[in-house]
Amino acid sequence: MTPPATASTPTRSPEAIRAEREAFYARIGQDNLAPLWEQLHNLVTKTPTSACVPAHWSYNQVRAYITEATDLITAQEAERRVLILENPGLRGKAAITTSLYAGLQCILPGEVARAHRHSQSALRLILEGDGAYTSVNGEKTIMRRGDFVTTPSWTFHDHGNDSDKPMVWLDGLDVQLVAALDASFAESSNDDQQALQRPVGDSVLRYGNGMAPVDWTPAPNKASPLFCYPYARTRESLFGMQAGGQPDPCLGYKLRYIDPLTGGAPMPTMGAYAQLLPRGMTTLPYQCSSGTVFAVLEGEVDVQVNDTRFTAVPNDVFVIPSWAAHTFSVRDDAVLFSFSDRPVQEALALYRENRSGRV
Ligand code: GTQ
Repeated sequence: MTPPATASTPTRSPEAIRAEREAFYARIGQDNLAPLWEQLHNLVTKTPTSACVPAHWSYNQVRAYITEATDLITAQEAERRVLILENPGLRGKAAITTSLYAGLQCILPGEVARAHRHSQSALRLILEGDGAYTSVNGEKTIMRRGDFVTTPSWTFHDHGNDSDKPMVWLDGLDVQLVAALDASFAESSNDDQQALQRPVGDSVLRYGNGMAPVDWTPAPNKASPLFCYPYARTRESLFGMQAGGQPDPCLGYKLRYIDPLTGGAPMPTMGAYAQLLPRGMTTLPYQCSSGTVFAVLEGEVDVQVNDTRFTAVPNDVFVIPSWAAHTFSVRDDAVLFSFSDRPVQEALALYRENRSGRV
């Protein structure tokens, strides 16, 4: 409380008080101190106030730039030939949301993206091409459009293309999350392509049929031993589910990819999802505290996010920031893939969502 003014403490003008405080802040600033009361309400906000904004990348448009990039640099030279999808509100940070990175990676027939490993977990959603591969931890996975493939933290991975067409996929990594924790480590392999220890498709056979090796226990890296989720199976579930009940009014028919051994997310830092929005559906407004990256696998949707509106068609990518209310209006049966940091927020008891249809 301000002490009452007396003859010895004359009333000071607001300007004088401000100047005195600023002088104090400047003085304590030299000793690496700052007044909380000047910024408390910016730090502890009533709801998320993300610098991340809604954004949409048309595949058609980006695909032309990808072709230019393939003329400019080889996958060998680039190590990973990727165009980063930079959120317009976070330019220069290689971020699509505050916590996540996304990019479009291209590998031409005959090219190799050499083996390395890093603390960052990566996921891929195959958008174009058929038959290129990713090898993870000594096992090769042949990739087709719509397949979801994981590269858990600290697993060696290299990519190659033995097919006769370019292959393009969406990369999602927890780069910003790992950077926020100052926990990034990386190393190259001595070999461009890692030695294979198991036949192609082994993990799907061992872990992808509702079974597991009898003595299996979860691995210390907390990642699913299944690292390829073929789209044919995802699609069968999504479309087949329609016979069993009505879609969720906000989410349609939405499934999450799981580690089949634990029921948790395929990797501890990123959740991945696939949803079918039936033709003609307009979803009710939905918001959640995990900024989410979407890619369209099938159909066409009009997306309304706060005051932003755009139409997304197959292979387009778009991002919905944390707590941004959004709706989808569906023209053709639409299948959306998405990923977010939801498992992190859930593990830390931070995740919130609002499915009431009211925002
Ligand atoms: O494929 O290993 O988009 O290490 C960014 C960093 C892809 C990869 C990216 C990476 C990779």
